[in-house]
Amino acid sequence: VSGQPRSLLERARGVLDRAAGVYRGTPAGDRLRELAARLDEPLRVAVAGRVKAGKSTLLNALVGERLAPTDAGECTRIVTWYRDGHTYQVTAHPVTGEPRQLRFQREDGAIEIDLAGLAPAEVDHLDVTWPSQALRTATMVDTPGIGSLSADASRRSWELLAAGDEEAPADAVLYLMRHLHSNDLEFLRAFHDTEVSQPNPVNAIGVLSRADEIGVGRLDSMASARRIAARMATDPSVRRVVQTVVPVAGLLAETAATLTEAETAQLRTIAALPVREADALLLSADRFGQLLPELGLTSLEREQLLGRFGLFGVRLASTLLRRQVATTATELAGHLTERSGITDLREVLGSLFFERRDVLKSRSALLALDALTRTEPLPGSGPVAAELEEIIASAHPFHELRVLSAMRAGWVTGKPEVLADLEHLIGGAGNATHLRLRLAAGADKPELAAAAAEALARWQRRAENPLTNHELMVAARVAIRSCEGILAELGGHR
Ligand SMILES: Nc1nc2c(ncn2[C@@H]2O[C@H](COP(=O)(O)OP(=O)(O)OP(=O)(O)O)[C@@H](O)[C@H]2O)c(=O)[nH]1
Ligand SMILES: [Mg+2]
Repeated sequence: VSGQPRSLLERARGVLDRAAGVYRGTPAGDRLRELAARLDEPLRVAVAGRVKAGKSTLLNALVGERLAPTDAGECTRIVTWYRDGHTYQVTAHPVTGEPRQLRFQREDGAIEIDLAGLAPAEVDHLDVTWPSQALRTATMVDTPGIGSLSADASRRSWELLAAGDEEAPADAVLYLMRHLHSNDLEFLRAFHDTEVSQPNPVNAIGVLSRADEIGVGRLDSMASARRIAARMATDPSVRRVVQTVVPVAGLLAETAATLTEAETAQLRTIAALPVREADALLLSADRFGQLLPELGLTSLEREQLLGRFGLFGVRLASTLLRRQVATTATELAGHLTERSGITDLREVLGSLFFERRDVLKSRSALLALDALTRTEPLPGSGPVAAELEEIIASAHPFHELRVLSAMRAGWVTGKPEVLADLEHLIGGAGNATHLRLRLAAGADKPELAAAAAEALARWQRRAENPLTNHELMVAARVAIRSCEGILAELGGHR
């Protein structure tokens, strides 16, 4: 009756409501209420990857605080949720028994949690509530490394990422890879396989992590990392599992976000050295630890600088200070942030995850509901299942995601430029209209509308062409709907 078509989120809410009615009074009823509540919460982004890939460091960089423990410590072996809230609070959810609050303290900004006698294997996950603007955009989930020494920790990560029939706890995943390790690919495939029995890159972004180490700390390390990441991102086996690959030096980004005046002063000491002496000093970590005792930095300070910046970071920061590209701590932090690649990652996260958070959240909720109606059917769950199926089959954003996965799997074939056009139009490079139409960020309405109308005509021609193969034909119809949607949103500026 109403003129406005209901949004995907509203439809998801509606069917969850009806399901909650059917399952009222059963354990599934509670889960359904949680699923419905999740639709109003921030997107859940999990950080995954192998042991010591730099997951916790990157999470901290994205949040802008040193929350997650890095390096040693038992807590690195426990799945930990970081979410925005009014108070600072840590709750342990044991495998058996009631959740309990834990004591914690901050050591150099990092949270140190007292497990109160619980062994990591006894803890299903930790829940950290922390007032934070960044966490308002996304709840972040830190995971123990896949392939970690503790089989238990590894299994926890698996369960989280590859949730079988249970609700999928994360809506999107950042997958960190240090090198293209064959195990990485196996892991990714298995993760996606269990999900919808198709490889599905729609909710995963690859990060080439610890990117500064790629060029063994040389000042052009990030440029090498960018080239490698670009090559990885075009590799069909990588495209099958992640949308793109972004190189990031997480440590540099984390340190830049939390840089102190004292550290900047120490770096100035190095910057004041003649170039040649500084170069010789920074040739290796060993040399940096020992040479030039007259420099005025204790060995502990040197060790701490290395731990915070890495050799590349110390080189880069001291060079920026020497050349007076940056003079204050704030300026230095800005440059290091930019060079770390975290700004690019934020942009990619924005366009691929946050701008389509409603779709990703609805997708998680509907997949979970689908699993429930299949595994625990009740009298009365039939109509819910039917409605669910109708939503999944008719929602245009899901069509886009499906075509995107099919393209990434190599099932849609055509000329490269045609496929690139298609991939952009359906939101493969980001959800924003200008990205879909491959225009600059500043493009105005008439410009956008003209490009959308052209794209519409182009894809209508393709859809009508009898020589277009079946898969491309199906994709073309989706692209046409996407163009129509853009034009409708622009309000008929033709
Ligand atoms: N040079 C450099 N070192 C990094 C970077 N990111 C992390 N590290 C270092 O690598 C080590 C492991 O980092 P974490 O962030 O704890 O890695 P993780 O993947 O969370 O490790 P686990 O949870 O134990 O699997 C630490 O010593 C970090 O300082 C980076 O971008 N560059
Ligand atoms: Mg970790």
